[in-house]
Amino acid sequence: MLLEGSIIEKHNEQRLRRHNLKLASLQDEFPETEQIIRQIEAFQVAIPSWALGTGGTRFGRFSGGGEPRSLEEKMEDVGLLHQLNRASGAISLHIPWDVPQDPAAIRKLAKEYGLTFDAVNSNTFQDQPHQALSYKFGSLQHVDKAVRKQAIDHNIAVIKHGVELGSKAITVWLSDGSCFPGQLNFRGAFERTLESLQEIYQALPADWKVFIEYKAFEPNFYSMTVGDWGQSLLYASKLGPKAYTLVDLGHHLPNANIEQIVALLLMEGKLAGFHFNDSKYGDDDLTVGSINPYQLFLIFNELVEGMNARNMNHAKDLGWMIDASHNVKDPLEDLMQSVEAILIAYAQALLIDTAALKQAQAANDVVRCQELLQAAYRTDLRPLVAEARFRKGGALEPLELFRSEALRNTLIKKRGEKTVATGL
Ligand code: AOS
Ligand code: ZN
Ligand code: ZN
Ligand code: ZN
Repeated sequence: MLLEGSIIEKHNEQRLRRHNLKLASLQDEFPETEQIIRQIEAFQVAIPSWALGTGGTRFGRFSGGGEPRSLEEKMEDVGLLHQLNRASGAISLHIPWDVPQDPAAIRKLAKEYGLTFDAVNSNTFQDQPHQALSYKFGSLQHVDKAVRKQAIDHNIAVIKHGVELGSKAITVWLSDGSCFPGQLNFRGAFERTLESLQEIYQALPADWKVFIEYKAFEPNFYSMTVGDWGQSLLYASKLGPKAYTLVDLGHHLPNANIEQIVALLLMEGKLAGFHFNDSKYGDDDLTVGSINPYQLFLIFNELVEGMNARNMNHAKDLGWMIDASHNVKDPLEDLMQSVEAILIAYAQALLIDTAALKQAQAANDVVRCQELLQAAYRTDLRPLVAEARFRKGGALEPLELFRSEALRNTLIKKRGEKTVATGL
């Protein structure tokens, strides 16, 4: 562990009086605070291994120093995050960027950091060195059966790596599609992709799931073979009960009503979970809640309402993952902000007076509906999130502690100034 527990204790002692005052005022106002704190305590958000290094754009990459150079160091980073916020107890790996050389040792390390392995991600959107066939014209959709087979085999290998670590799901994101009209027969591409996915599906262990991630555009700019939630749901429905649709918040056309998509996927029992991030234009992969925190809140409103209606366990029954990475922030600070934004939105959604909302909806009292939602959204619930963290031994203010203890410098000293994380 990079951080001694006593440092967190000291940090908390200095802030406890002020924190308790704010907490008491919320407790005084809302009888449900205790319940909300407990639900936040149970909630964990998986950290993607590729977000621990500074992301690049196609124009450049500005490394921040002390980036993790190996899977072990990525886990060390997530271990540190989790120690600070107690809500990042899972890591999502990407193969081939994170191939575990010694799975038993990796599992042991994860145990030391208190981490579990979330969904594993396959990669058929890049050609790897020494790869026999190219994915230039797609992978699971490819017109050449040999390319499809290579991509299928890769996905099956990824499942095997996941099994060794205790993951329970594979996320398949395909860059497959076309850049120009006429390049692809849509029906043919769909059918070939479905057949390929069926083979991957067959290789899933009994207790595994496959998450089909969709994306509106990029890197293909005319058509994507899994381009929206309808197409993903079509694949997932045809595949069977272990297949689900994964919603990455940045993968929609502008102004899409994501919360409605979420509500319907949940209703159909086909929502896999999320890649959380935020965006203004496209797949911007910005910090969660940095652009449109209200949308995030509205999504959580649908999640809480829909999961309760289906008697689902908020913490366990969906995949909660972050998929953000960019150029200008310290990746660990950025991830702390993202996790915090998710927990705040969740807490606010839990605060909504659902009984009153139902009544107002039934009475077509549109004004009251809006008032009820916004009353929750406009309540500052940060003390509840901090309290949940505190009760689990985390820091009242993780970001502040990260800075006051100069933890990035510790990482730079340990790993070097010019390290580059494996990944994008
Ligand atoms: C790509 O746009 C997707 O969001 C995927 O989830 C992708 O696998 C991930 O960003 C890692 O490359
Ligand atoms: Zn994603
Ligand atoms: Zn994306
Ligand atoms: Zn993204």
